[in-house]
Amino acid sequence: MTADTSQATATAQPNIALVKYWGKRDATLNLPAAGSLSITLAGLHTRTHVHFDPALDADDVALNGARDTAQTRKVSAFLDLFRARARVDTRARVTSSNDFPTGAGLASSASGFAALAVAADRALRLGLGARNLSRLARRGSGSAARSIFGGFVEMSAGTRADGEDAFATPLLAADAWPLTVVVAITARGAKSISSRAGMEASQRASPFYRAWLATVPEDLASARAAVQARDFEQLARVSEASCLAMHAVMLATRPALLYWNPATVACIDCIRGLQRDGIGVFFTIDAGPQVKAVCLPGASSRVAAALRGVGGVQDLVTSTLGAGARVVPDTAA
Ligand code: 2P0
Repeated sequence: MTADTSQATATAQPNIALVKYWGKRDATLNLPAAGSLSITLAGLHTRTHVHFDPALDADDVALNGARDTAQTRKVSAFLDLFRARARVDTRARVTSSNDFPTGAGLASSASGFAALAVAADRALRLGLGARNLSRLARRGSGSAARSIFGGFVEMSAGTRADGEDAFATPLLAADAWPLTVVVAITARGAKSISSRAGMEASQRASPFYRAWLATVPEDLASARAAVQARDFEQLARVSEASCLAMHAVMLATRPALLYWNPATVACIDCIRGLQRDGIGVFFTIDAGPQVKAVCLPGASSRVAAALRGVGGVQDLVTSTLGAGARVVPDTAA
């Protein structure tokens, strides 16, 4: 291995869960307590360059141009998983940037760790393959396991203590059912409670947590069948139910986790109105105040126009479904 060649650039996109992940069965290996099902977006990107450089004494990590001790520690621990597989101790320079707001409920950790896994694998010439990269991306962030793949993706919780059966698999390609997502941005800036801290709190102190877990297998089966049959009505029903059940768990947590603001509720109301008018759209909301409207092909311009008129909506981001994490030429970094 030489310093000149031990580098690579990768790009990955965030994903949005339709059947939600909220809670872990093992915090050390970051194993989810239940499976989840997601769609990978096309229009929002993380781009990550990794250079394993023998001249470095420590990892140097710049995320969106800023260096942060806690983030560097997390990225270093993640890169250690790759260094162990490559049997090297070389430190790395990591530069990563998002073309969308970080930490605002748009799953920047998902695309971030998926891109980092793919770049580290290529830089160290490990050739691990997508399933192994999904397992490894999971160690950085549970949702990152899903961004390794494009289109419709299912994450398995697995049952093994070593987590080898906890990885994502692709269900359906992006172009096989070209849905569009309109994200209504209702607040800027990072959320006050991270997903990780929030799910830990819910697991410890929400009386609804066990009931929530019991809903997931049936919701997953229903969503998987809906995707396979391209049944939008069924996917809408199960996705909204899974989202609201997760938020019920959050709200029942003591002290309560309330990620919504008034504009979040106004967007739900707007989407319900569109549904009454026969428009193919449903909502989902993650651990933040943004509302993601999932639209049938052809419905997104009407949905965007309606959401733009909702008080408190600051911006809209529209995206089709996209590909999984992949290596891109270094020169474009
Ligand atoms: C999801 N979320 O399924 C759910 C819905 C947020 C709400 O996955 O602790 O950042 O790093 O595994 O992946 C966000 O959680 O959590 C998330 P960790 P992650 O998309």
